[in-house]
Amino acid sequence: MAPTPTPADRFTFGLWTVGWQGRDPFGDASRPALDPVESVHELAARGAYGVTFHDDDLVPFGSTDGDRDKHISRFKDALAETGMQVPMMTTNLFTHPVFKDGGFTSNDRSVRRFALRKVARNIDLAAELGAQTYVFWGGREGAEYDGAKDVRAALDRYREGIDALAGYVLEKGYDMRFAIEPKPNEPRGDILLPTVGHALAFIAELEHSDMVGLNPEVGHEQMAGLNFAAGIAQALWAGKLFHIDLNGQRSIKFDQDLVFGHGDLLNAFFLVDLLEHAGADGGPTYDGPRHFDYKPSRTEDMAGVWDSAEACMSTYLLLKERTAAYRADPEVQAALEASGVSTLRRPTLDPGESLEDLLADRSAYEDFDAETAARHGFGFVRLNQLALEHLLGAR
Ligand code: 3MF
Ligand code: MG
Ligand code: MG
Repeated sequence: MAPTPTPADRFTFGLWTVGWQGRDPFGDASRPALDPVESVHELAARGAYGVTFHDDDLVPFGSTDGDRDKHISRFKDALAETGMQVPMMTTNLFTHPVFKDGGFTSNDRSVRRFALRKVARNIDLAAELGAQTYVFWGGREGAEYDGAKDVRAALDRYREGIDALAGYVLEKGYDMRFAIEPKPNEPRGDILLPTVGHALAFIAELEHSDMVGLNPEVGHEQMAGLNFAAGIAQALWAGKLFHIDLNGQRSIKFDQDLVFGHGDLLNAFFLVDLLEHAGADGGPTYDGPRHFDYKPSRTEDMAGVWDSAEACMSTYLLLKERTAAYRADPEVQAALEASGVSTLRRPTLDPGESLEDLLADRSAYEDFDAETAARHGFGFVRLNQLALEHLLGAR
């Protein structure tokens, strides 16, 4: 039996996820438009904690100020009626053709100025709705042709944009942090800040780098052939895991946005283990929302949309149960011990020991028997099989 989600689990969904109509490069919409107010009610009824959205998900691009106010006010009513929260908001700088060469990094300066204004306006709304994380996914910040974009200048403009907006948040006194979402490609041939690692390096160059972190997405790293759980571990290690986009992806191909766990399930198991238990050893933890950024497959009708939203949450909760059982299993603990996993926490040098001391330690080198040390196995396969057996419910 799949566990039942409650708001205490802090599951959130983008309005654009359940609201996706199934339009793709080869086919028209396969589902009707969904009213954001309905999404709030349907998700609340299923135990979600909140929703997130791009400005244009709630207020269609080009709306008059009067219409904008109406959309916001009925949405606020839905939040009040359901108790749903808005912990994260973001900007659409990719749908309208004006952004075809990017927002912050378009070669057209007037577009860059328009993009900054569009973000600043939505940051004001985010502050009003209590969103503490503001996400930047630069889907159109990139190019198809190497000669078409001066990447160094584009990174200057990207930094200029984030620095200016971070300054704006600080000046306004908003309780808000920024989270950059890396993605290697799609819709552009190549996107700037393609992976967690590139984004971390970029953040280090920012004026207000302390208030800027990451919003990594499962499928985005996997599209680049990278290990998502390992990327999340490095983001945590750097103190930069500000938010997360959970979904499923099967290998290096177009962005599938499958239900969480419907891709690399074993990696999802270790991801949930990390998100839920990273603090067990005193390491940095993630306590933000468990946010789903997936797309209900184009084959589904509206009942299938809500089934897929439930599937995301129950998969997470099942993995949470399975990882807890894995951790509590004495056989797993013994295997972890035998594999030396926990002894990696022990510093390589003794307290107070200098490199000079190490150079003087004959047992570390002159008398070290590399042949003997090379002989023992690490038992990682057995450890992985134990994880698999827990994942499959065989233990
Ligand atoms: C695209 C995405 C985006 C971002 C969103 C900000 C449309 O692959 O993942 O969703 O997540 O723009 O959160
Ligand atoms: Mg995505
Ligand atoms: Mg995303």
